[in-house]
Amino acid sequence: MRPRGAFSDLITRRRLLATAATGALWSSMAKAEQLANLPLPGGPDARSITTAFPQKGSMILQRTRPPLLETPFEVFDRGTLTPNDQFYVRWHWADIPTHIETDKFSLVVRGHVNQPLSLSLQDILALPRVELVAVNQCSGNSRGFFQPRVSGGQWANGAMGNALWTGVRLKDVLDKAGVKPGAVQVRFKGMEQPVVEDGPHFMKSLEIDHARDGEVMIAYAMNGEQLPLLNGFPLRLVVPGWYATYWVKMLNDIEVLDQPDTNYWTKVAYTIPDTPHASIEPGQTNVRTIPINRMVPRSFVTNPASGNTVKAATPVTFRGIAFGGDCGVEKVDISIDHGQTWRQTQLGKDEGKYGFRKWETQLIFPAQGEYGFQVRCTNSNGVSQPDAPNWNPAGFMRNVVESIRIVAI
Ligand SMILES: Nc1nc2c(c(=O)[nH]1)N[C@H]1C(S)=C(S)[C@@H](COP(=O)(O)O)O[C@H]1N2
Ligand SMILES: [Mo]
Repeated sequence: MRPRGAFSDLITRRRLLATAATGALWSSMAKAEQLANLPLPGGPDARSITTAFPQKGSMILQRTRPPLLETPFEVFDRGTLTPNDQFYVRWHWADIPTHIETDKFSLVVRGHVNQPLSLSLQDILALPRVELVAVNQCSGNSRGFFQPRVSGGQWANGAMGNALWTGVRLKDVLDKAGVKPGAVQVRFKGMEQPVVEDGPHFMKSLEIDHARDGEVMIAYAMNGEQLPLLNGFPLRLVVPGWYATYWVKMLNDIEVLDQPDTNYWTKVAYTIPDTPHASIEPGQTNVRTIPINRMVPRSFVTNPASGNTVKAATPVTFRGIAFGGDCGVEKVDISIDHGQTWRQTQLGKDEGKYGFRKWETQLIFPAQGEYGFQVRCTNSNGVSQPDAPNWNPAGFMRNVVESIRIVAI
């Protein structure tokens, strides 16, 4: 672990960032160098790989303006922490600052508080430092697999990532400002601008008790480095166990509210049916909706890949990652007989309940032929992944038991 204070380079590395970001961001983005095989039901089967975005390596290009970049799935086989240069990217508006004057930057805390604040990065770095490993997952991760298909970013499974986040407690910042009695929510705003007149600025709100739970964090570093620009440099909110829509990037404005937030991004967008698994029948109407909130358990095979060939009657190792959602992983089970029987895998080191957990198992395919290999996570609240996919018109919260195809020869 780095010594305390190592992030003071945040305030001196502005020029480097500015050079990396300016120009490259919007000019040559769609330079497709190769294609990724990423079949979605009904197509497309291939996506462009891009390396044209600042501070990013090979990424699957979903959209250029605003940038939507997906992590190539093989990255998840390399370790539990997702490298910054291949961590997925999602923005709602394209007018994103391409460099930040770090010595002029301030985080404003205002609204229903005793003492409005304007904090410099140095002020933030002076607060007690906290660290946490947590999964950041888009509500629409895996949306491309919804059937019937739904509109929105056509992600496969790479709109998620796991990182070590370093920063300060949101609670400490709110305490410094002194929240007044009667506060109900806290609203967070990012620095980017809407690209259409009267477009709603990106903002999200949390209940006051959630905001002050001591876990919600204002992060200034990711995996021991400053945040990549596209992942929210210089500050972003980290809301462990909750979908990434709440993890506001380029955070520079915090407003304590004495009335529930009615802004578009909290009240209208990012709502889910208030039903089990947020699932409804396609076409179903008059469904009560609520804001999306806690994540649910998921697990994936990272090796071998679907369609791979293995030897029958010989031990084969399978491995992957799982996460519990809003709590830790209790167990990860696998099945090769369409879910009739399940067996438990060995779990890797627990790096924190909100993070990815490795699983691994050895098994023997008794005979030659084609098999479905299924993987299912049960979290420490006793919640398991469902056998059938959920459906809702926004394509949110997919967490069906994953299945890959294996050919034993
Ligand atoms: N300022 C700002 N923060 C934001 C968003 C945004 O559009 N603007 N999108 C949110 C959504 S929906 C997601 S999925 C995550 C993506 O985080 P990442 O780009 O670091 O992976 O950022 C969240 N924070
Ligand atoms: Mo998202």
